[in-house]
Amino acid sequence: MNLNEFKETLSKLIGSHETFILTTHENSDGDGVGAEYALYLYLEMFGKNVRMINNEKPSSQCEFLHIGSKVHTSIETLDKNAIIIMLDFNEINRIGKRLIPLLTSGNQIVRIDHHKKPEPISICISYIDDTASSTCELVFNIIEDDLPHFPEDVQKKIALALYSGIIFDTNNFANKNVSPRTFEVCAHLNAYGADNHLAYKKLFENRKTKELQLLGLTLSSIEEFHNGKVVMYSTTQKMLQDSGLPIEVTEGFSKDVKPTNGREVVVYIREAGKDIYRVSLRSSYRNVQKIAEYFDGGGHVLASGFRAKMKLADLKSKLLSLLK
Ligand SMILES: [Mn+2]
Repeated sequence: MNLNEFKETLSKLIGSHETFILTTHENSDGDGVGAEYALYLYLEMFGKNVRMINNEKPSSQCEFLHIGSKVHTSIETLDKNAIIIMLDFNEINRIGKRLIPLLTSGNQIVRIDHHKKPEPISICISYIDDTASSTCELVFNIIEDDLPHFPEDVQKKIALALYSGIIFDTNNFANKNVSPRTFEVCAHLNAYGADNHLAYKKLFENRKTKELQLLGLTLSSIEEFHNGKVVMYSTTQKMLQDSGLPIEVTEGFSKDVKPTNGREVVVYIREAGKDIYRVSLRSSYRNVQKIAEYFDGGGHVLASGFRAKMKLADLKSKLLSLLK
């Protein structure tokens, strides 16, 4: 659906329905959570009954948006007339196992996303633009015309949420997914009061000393393969236990080694439990999405991830043969 058709359909749904449930992918990130909170505030302005339900509470990185207490982590009751809005993901499984019934219950689904290859979903209207920097940029397109009519404090909260999501997904405007429209949207958000410095500090400069120590241990594990074209590094359960930190703090560690200076593919492996690994793949030009898909994961062409339940040695050797 194009933007205008989508806006028209959404506004009809808002006119005819009272309850809206917002959700994003598991291991929610700044973009998913920012988009969720902006739409939450938007729908509240229409007097709607709105709930956010995610697989888990937002990470500590997003604490500055003050939405932790508003995010539920279980479905409880599901009104069959509730509209379910899925943000920043395009396939049902990505919501996390426990919450799948939310998307298969027969309720009307609304999908807003910027990832490639959307899964066909029944009873679903979609606004998908894989050229957009982020889901937050798309949410701004949807609500842009209404925003001037909202009270200033609401404008400001929405602006900060959307701006945060955009800088999260663009790595503060450094990624290739930035377009003139991204800057245009951010100019508006800044004018609405989004504090760019605050959002940057909270999202990118928020590490505690213990986290830096864990990062140091993680980085010291870097190994080179295939003549240095592939590098791998990992955070083990032992490192986590010694640091006393939860695995969530390592969420951003995959961005600390860049695919540059001859490194074609960067593989970051996190040990989540016995023989259970979360793997993040990044490249500057090779299609790592294909490799993630081989392990039933997904993401973007140049940045993807998957989970694997196998011995670490087997995981590494499979990856290295796929990355030949
Ligand atoms: Mn996103």
